[in-house]
This record gives sequence, C-alpha cells and structure tokens, in this order.
Amino acid sequence: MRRAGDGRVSFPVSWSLPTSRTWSSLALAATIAFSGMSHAAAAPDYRARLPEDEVIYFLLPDRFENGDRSNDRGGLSGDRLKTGYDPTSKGFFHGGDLKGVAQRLDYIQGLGATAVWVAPVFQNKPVQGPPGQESAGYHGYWITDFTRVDSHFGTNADFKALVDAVHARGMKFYMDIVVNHTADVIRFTECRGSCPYRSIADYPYQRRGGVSGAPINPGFDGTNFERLKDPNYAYSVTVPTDEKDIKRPAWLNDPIYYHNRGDSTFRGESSTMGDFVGLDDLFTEHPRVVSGMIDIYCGWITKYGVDGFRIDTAQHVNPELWQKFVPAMQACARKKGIPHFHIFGEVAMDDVDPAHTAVNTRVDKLPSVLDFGFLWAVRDVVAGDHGTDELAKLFRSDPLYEGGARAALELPTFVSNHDSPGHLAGAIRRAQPQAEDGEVLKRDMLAHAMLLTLRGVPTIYFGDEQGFGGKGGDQDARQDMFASEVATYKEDPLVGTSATTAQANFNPTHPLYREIAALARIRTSHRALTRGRQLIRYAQDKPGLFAVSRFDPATKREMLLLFNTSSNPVSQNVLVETRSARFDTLAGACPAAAAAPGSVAVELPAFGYAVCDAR
Ligand SMILES: [Ca+2]
Ligand SMILES: [Ca+2]
Ligand SMILES: [Ca+2]
Repeated sequence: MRRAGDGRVSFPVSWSLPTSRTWSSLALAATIAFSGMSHAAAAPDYRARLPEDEVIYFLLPDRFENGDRSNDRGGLSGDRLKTGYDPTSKGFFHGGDLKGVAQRLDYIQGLGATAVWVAPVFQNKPVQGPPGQESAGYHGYWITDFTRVDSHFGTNADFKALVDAVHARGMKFYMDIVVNHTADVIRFTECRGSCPYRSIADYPYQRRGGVSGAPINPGFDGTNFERLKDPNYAYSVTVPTDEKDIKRPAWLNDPIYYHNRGDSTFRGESSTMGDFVGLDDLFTEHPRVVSGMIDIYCGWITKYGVDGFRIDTAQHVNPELWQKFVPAMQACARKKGIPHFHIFGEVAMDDVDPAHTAVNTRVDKLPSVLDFGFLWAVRDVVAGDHGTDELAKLFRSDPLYEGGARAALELPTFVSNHDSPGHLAGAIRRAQPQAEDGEVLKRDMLAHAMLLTLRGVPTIYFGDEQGFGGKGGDQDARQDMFASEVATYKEDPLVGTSATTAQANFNPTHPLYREIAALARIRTSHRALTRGRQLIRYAQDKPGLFAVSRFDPATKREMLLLFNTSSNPVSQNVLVETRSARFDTLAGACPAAAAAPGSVAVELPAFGYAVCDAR
C-alpha cells in the first residue's frame, strides 16, 4: 500500500556463485529449467546467500494460480459481499491460492528467480467499504487474524508445504507483513465513511472530544501508557457487535491499542497516526503493541523458517517501533539458523527522491527499503524522454543510505508493482502512444536489462514476464495469470504476444520470460553483478547511452554494462579500466577488445543493451 510523495493518495483497495567460465553449463541449466524438471536435487545452500544474491519474484496469490477450487469462497456462503469471491470483478477474490503457487514453482524458478515474495497471506476481513463501494481483501492488506492463513488461500499447513517446497529448490521465501494497521473494524459515531483527521492539539488525550471536553486519561503524557485508559479523546469509538472478537491475537480487539484519530491526510502528524482510509491504525508507540507485533512475526519466522519480510506502509509507523522490531526479528531469525534474514520496508514515493527513502534506513533503522527512486528513474528514461543522467543522479545518492553505498546493494529494485505504478508495459504504452508493439517490447526489455544488471536486488512483478500492461491504478495492475474472467483485463493487449488474459499465461517461450530468464542467470552467475561496486562511466542530459562498470569484489574484474535509451543507434568510445583488454559478450553485442588501453568503441542499436565481461 502506498502514499504518494506529494500528498496524492492511491488506495489499494492495496547464490557460492560459479564464475563466468561455467556459463555454458549455466546455459544448460537454463535449458533444463525450461523443460520443467524438478530442481530439488540441485538445491544450493540458500541460507548462505546474501540478500543481494537474490532475484525476487513478487506475486499476489489470489491472482496467480488456483490450486484448490474448494477454497475459492474461503469457506463462507452467500453472495460476493459475504464470501468476497467474484472472479469477474477486479476488486474481489478470484480463487488463486497457496497450493496454486506451489504448483507453479517450476515456472518461477525457470524465470531465474531465487526468492519469492508473496503478498500478505494472513486472514483478512473478506469485504469492506461503504455500501455500493465494497471490495474484498484479495490483496491481503486488511488483516483480522495475524496468526492464520486466509481461508481463501488455504491453511497454515498449505503455507508450510509451500515454504518447504520453495526451500527444497534452494529458493528463499519472503513474507509481506503489516504492522501499521488492521482491517477496518473500529467506527466513530461522529462520522460515517470518511472521518477527518483530528490532531493531538485539537483533541488532546486528556480531554474527551476536544480541548473543552471533560477530563479523561489523567496524567497521560504520551509515554506512560498505564494512564491511557479511555480511547474517546478524538472520536467516540465503537466496534460493531458481530466484530467485537474477530481479531487475533485477542489483544487486537481492544480499541485502546489504536490511534482513533480519523483518516490520514498523509501529511504531518497524521502520516503516522491517521487511519489509512479507515483501516484501524495501531497505536504503535504503545509497549503492548510493540511486544504484540514482535510476538506475532517472530512466531512466523520460528514456525516456518521464512527468509525475510517486506514491510507494508513502513513510513506510516513511528521510527521507535522499527528500532525495536527490526533487531527482535533479526535475533529471532538467527535463533532459527537464518543468518541473512532480509527486511525491506515499503516507503512509497511518486518521484526520484532517494533522500526520502534513505531516512527510513538512517532514522527508523530499517535494514533496507524498496527502491522507488529506481522505479521512477528507469521509467523516466525508458518509457519517457529523460536524459540518462537521471539514473546517474539516483546512484550518486547511494551513500545516503545507512551503511553507505554498500547498503544500496540490498535495496530491492523494481520496474513494476501492484499499486498505481502498475506494470511497466502499461506505462510505456501511455507515455509512447504512437509506439508499435515491437518498440514497446524493446523498451520493456531494456528496463528489465537495467533491473537485472544494476545494483540492488531485482524484483520482478508477476505478469511483467508475460507482457501484462494495464490501464493504470492498483486493481488494474493485478491481472490473473490463470484464465481471467475480468472483462477489462481481457481487453488489454499484452506486449510480445497475441495472447490475452482470457487464457492462462504461464508461457516460458514469451520473449520477455526468455530474456529475463537469460539475464537473471547471467546475474546470479557473476558476483560483479550481485555484490559488485558500481561506477558510472557515461550518462547525458538526453536519451542515449548509459554506461556502467561493476567490479567482482574478489577478482576486481570489470563488467561493462551498456544501455541505449534512444530510438537512434549509439556509436561512441567509453572509458574502461586499462587492464580490461578483451570482452566476452554475455548479452547483446560487445566490442571484442579495447580500441586502446582504457577505451572501448561501443555500438548499440536503438533501445539496445549489452553485458560485457572484461578479461
Ligand atoms: Ca482456490
Ligand atoms: Ca476504522
Ligand atoms: Ca500508523
């Protein structure tokens, strides 16, 4: 779920590595992957890998594969407003589940992914929203029971089976967790639907309903929570009778553990204390909430041995919570024998502003954050007409992160997601309405080449590899991989294929799937690309060449990365290390040798790229 950086709100209704000399055997491995054979026998020691060694595949289980028809309605009966199930509507459950994900692991691993990030699996409130505007918790961000898998997705046993199957392949499993809020259960009697934010200054804790109200919570100063007994300082708090006991663990049913100040405007104090469009915002300063959340999520690590957490709405929680929560999760993981547990927060932005995301690593002490700056910079240069220096500027800011440029290696990077940015192909189509399908495909591949070779942890959003586009907006970015019944999904032309979402799209011969698979294997077989320092060689203030070198941390060998964002060919000399005399082509077409010590003559076609291994 995300907040827009400028206040605009979009609501989501939201490996050790072989050297390059073993490339031919990796190509063989890729061939085996495409044939759909099981990989369990070849599982490497996934626990030894660092976060930056992974290629992540992010999916929403409801929209991926339906492995069990019997759970489509979540064990509920009645119409869609009761069960949440309506496969014809983009805002309701479609039937996908955890067994479905387990059935498609060959497909995911064949793409070159080494880790899977699955959207929240916890039990959600099936349907919420004012009359006429209801939608379902198919996305997983409206949790009522933090201890149990949503009945639409299967059982906790299905979850264990999936995590074990992922691990048996030498892959990692990342959970998507929410600490900021629960489902919308708490109501305020003074308002219906939209409830404006009521600030602490206007509605102090020690008065009921405003500064001139009756004294309550005597002596509460914002820290001594034993004195906070009455939640009715800003609004009169109510919970519908039939929902008084629906949250788990049971302590979550007490309204005293929520801010109860109305809807966030995503500005000032309300950014951390306001409700995310009605979702009950937890009082994350409260020690009971801190210990409760630590117990919940340490429980999932201990029971299932998952390898990391993506943290939803991380910037809408006070930094002090993360300063306690993060070390607790890391300690819990170490105790379970997971030395490199990855934690990355969602700090959503609508522009390239690395200072904004870096603060959450500096102040909140989040080990990592999703790299929204990368998303927008790549889109600006590949879909739009910005100069390639926008990418250079982004990477120049890497030392801002806690731990410096080294820490930037662990930022999950992405070019598409499940919120309003949506699929890259849709963004390219909207930015380049005149472009033919072939050009959209080239731009899309170029962006994925950047994603899979530059610093950060490449995170592929499911459907991108099948050319999914979409109209923009979160629900439009969550197309089914199995045969869809949503009319507006089916009318979207996919890139690089004549297929539509009317039939299942698990096609390993799609040109994007094949290119991503090839690039992912180049990445994971070269430490320069997973762990290597990055040096910008060339950028300019208009579309054209972007040239970057990365260096194997042990051998210091140079890997030259070349991208052409322009619709014209590029031909120019590029600075390299004087010792980099010859180049092996890993992707695209590389110069075979330096023209002179320290200089290579680069030739790239329109929207072309190359990965060149120096020796
Ligand atoms: Ca199902
Ligand atoms: Ca609420
Ligand atoms: Ca909050």
